[in-house]
This record gives sequence, C-alpha cells and structure tokens, in this order.
Amino acid sequence: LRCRTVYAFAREMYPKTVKCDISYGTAGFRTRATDLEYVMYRMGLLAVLRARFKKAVIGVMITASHNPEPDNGVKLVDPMGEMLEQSWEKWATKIANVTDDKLENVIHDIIKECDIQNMNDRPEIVVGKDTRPSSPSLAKAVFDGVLAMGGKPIDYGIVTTPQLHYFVVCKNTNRAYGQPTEEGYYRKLTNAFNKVRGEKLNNGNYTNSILYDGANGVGAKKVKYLKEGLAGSLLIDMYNDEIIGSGKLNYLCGADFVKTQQAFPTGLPRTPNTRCCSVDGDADRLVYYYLDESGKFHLMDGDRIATLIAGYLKEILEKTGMAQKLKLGLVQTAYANGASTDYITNKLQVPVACVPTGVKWLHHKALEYDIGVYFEANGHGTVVFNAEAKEKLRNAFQLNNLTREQKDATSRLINIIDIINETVGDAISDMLLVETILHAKGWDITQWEAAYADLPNRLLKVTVQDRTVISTTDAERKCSTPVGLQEEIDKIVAKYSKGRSFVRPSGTEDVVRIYAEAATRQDCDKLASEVAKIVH
Ligand code: NG1
Ligand code: ZN
Repeated sequence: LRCRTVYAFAREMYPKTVKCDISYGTAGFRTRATDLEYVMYRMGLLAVLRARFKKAVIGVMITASHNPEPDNGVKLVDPMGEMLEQSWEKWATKIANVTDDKLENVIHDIIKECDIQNMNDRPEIVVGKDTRPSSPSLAKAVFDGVLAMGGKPIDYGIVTTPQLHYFVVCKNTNRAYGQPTEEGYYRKLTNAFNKVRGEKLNNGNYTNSILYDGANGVGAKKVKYLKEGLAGSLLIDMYNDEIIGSGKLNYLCGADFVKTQQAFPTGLPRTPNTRCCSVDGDADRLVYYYLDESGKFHLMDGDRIATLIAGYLKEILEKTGMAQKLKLGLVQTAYANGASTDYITNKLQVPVACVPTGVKWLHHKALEYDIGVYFEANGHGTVVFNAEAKEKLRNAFQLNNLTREQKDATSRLINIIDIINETVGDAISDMLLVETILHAKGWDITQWEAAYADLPNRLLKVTVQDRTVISTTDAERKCSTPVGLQEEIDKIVAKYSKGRSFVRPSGTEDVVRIYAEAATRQDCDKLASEVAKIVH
C-alpha cells in the first residue's frame, strides 16, 4: 500500500516539471525555487532510504546559501554531520532526474543494490529550512516524501545549516554531543564562551563589541537568541536583519558578497577601525573586515581565520604540555592565499594539507589529525578534535601532576571545544571562536591583520562550451586535460614574481574558474587575464 502512495503522490502532487537534468554537486541541488518541488519530494524519499541503510537519523536542509533569493536548494546530511557520502550522490542525481513512470524502478534499484532489508523501519528525518519565501512549500514536499516512504519527519523550521548538522549529530550520538534543540545549541556555545571569557570582558586592545551583517537571512534571525545567552559578554550590533520576503537576502551584503567583491557591504555604518563580520544566507560562512581611516577596505577571509585559530591552538597546546602527544594540522584548498600557507608553514610551523574544493574533502582530511583545522578561503570551516584527543585532554585535567599553567590551559582548551560546532563550518560558532582568541591575545583587528600580508589575488570565471574537458590533479592545482594546457599556464606563471595560477571547472556553476595571485595587484590582474585567454 505504501508503495502505491509513493508513486501516486509523485504523479499527482509532485510531477516532474523540468526536462533538463540536474546533478547533485558539492552543494547538493541548487537552482530556481520554482523548479524544485518534485526534487524535494524525491529527496524526502531518498532520505528515508539512506536512513534505513545507515540505521540512523538523516538530515535534509533546504537552502541555497549565498545565492539570490529566488533560488533554493537541498542537501542531505549524513549521520555524523558529514555531507552525503559520495557513492550516494549518484543515487540523488538519478532519483531527481528520472521520469515519473520510472521512479519506481530507481527506488527498487537502490533498495536492491544497497541491500536495504529493513524497509519497515520508521527512521527520523530532521528537516530544516532557510528564510527564503519558497522554503515552506518546498519543506512540505520533503515531508510528503518522507511520510510516503514511511519515515518520520521532524520539522525544525527555520534554522541555519550548521544548526541542522548539529541536531543530526546530537540525535545520532544519543545526545552525547548536546541536546538536539535550538535552545541546547545556544546553551552549549554560549556557556562555553562565557566561561572562557571570564569576568574581564575587554583585554588589551580588544573591545567586546562587533558590527554584524546578517545578510538579511537566517543568520540575522538566530543571533537574536544567541545574544540572550551571551548576556552582554559580547555585544553584537546587528545590521541587515530584514528577513522573510524583503527580497534583500544576500543582496549587496553577506559573506559571499564581501569576499567575492572584496568590498564593504551595504547597511553597516562605515566607522573606521571597527571590527565587522558578515555571514552568508544559511550562516555557514564567516568573514571579518574593517575600513581604515582613509576608507580603505581590509578583508580577513577564511584563510586568515584559519591561521588565527591554528596559531592559537598551537600556542595553547604547548601550554598544556601535550603538544607532542596531539597532532595539530591545517587543511586548505588551492584557493588559499599563498601568503597564508607560507605563514602557517614557516612561521607557525603547523603542517598544512591541500585538498580539492568542497567541504567534504576538507572535513575528511582534517579528521586525520588529532586536532584538524580546515577552512575554505570563502570563510567556510571549523575545527575537528578526534575522540582520543578529547579523552586525553579530559584525562590530563583529572590528574594532579599538572602545573597551574598546564591545568589552566587544559581547562581552557576543553571549554574551547564546546564553543566549536565540529559537525560542519558554522558562522556563529566560528565568530565566537575568533572573538575568544582576539580577546585572549588582547588584539584589535589591525593587530590580527598584521600577522602576514595577503598576496594580491583575482578570481575570474569564463564560460566555455564544455567545462568537463578540463580535468585536474594535485588537489586541483594542475590540469591534466586538455593536453598542453598546463604547460601553457606554467609558461605564463613563470613570468611573474610570486605568480601562481590554476584553472578548474566549477562544481556548482556552468563555468571554469581561474585563480591568480602575484606580488603586485597589476601583475596579478595581468596574470589572471592571460590565463583566462588561453582557457577560452
Ligand atoms: P565551485 O563552484 O566548485 O568553485 C563553490 C566555492 C567552494 C564551495 C562550493 C559550495 C569558490 C572558489 N568555490 O564551488 O568553495 O563553497 O561553491 O558552496 O569559492
Ligand atoms: Zn552557505
């Protein structure tokens, strides 16, 4: 009977309305909201199959992150908060693109190939959505899919992407990671933050207030609750908080705008030397910035956040006396500014790994360290601690053979773990972490910036007939096809001091991206346009 419901619903309520295929990429499915109802219904079906296969709770997040307001999208969240495992991305693509009359075949293929035997289980599927006007009706399509397939949808309403990842992990760890509620999330983060901050709210050049750009999205809505938990320990001055239906989501503001335009967002007061931050449309990216007295814009992007965190964790680990026992590392992508890689490798002497673009690669690699910091240059990232590292720290704290300094550092580090949302990059949690570190160091934003100087860089995109002819190797830093392209790039790059450039097909747009950096702005722009010319 249930199967009949699945297909009758598909045909009658959520018929496939779009002919051209879509594919499940690094950010799930993302396109115009009006083309997504049947995709959402089918993702509801798939989530239940995935949950039965993993015998665990699975998440579904409805968001198009930093895209314009009329877009929307969907991603599935795996049991430990990871992005959907790659081998299932192909099922997601298949189930989304099949015609209504073949849907049944694909579902049977999945059940058979994955050998799913517990088809009568009723797994929980936790569903969240961002503030887009299209999100409620798309969420209903997901619920209908989950129900038709026999799962139990749990509606978390409007939440940030990282909150949804957190709920999934809380549920699958039997609450060991925290309470699977919004309140539990704020409590965990703010309790730890307030504890580390202590009585002294300001320190040295650090002042405890910040201008916050909510991108007119969920990141604005949620900070209101966070502020209650912070109880004045950090003063967050909110801007761009017009939420549902204003049409202003991510418009001339938000982390993606600030990073890609390298410009100050609209809506914030242009007060010089004031620490500002922006989140994106689903609050999983964060960037900092300020204007100097002459009105010049200074950006502190994901690379700089990563180096701040890795440097501080190294310092504090040394103070605990456990630096030899716990291996710290940083994971970046090819888009990381070369100056940041240099600084972290040579000055801080923390090992750095480079992986292909996409959070799943970064997260996975970071898990190879005891303490793994990972960030994309665009501001998406977090820190992961393996279970053993946590246990070692907790055990050490219980022992009586630590010096006062070691004990303080250990307790601090244990609390810092609770400020961090380890399940995925989280703008709100990352902001609390950055604020904790700046406070500890007594730094204002210019002192943070002084650590190293970014090499001028440029990101271009070009449209080509078929971007898939370009394939890459060495964590996307070199092209393997078309034959000869890499040699040409090498020749151009060799002409520029500190030159570096690479090209790769985007995983989220039908374009080829070109990245270039060089010693001067002029050289960098010339390098980028020369490389763009040979890609065309
Ligand atoms: P693509 O379109 O594959 O370059 C972009 C971002 C990634 C990541 C994904 C998912 C850049 C250069 N690329 O990927 O970092 O965030 O979107 O949102 O920023
Ligand atoms: Zn996002």
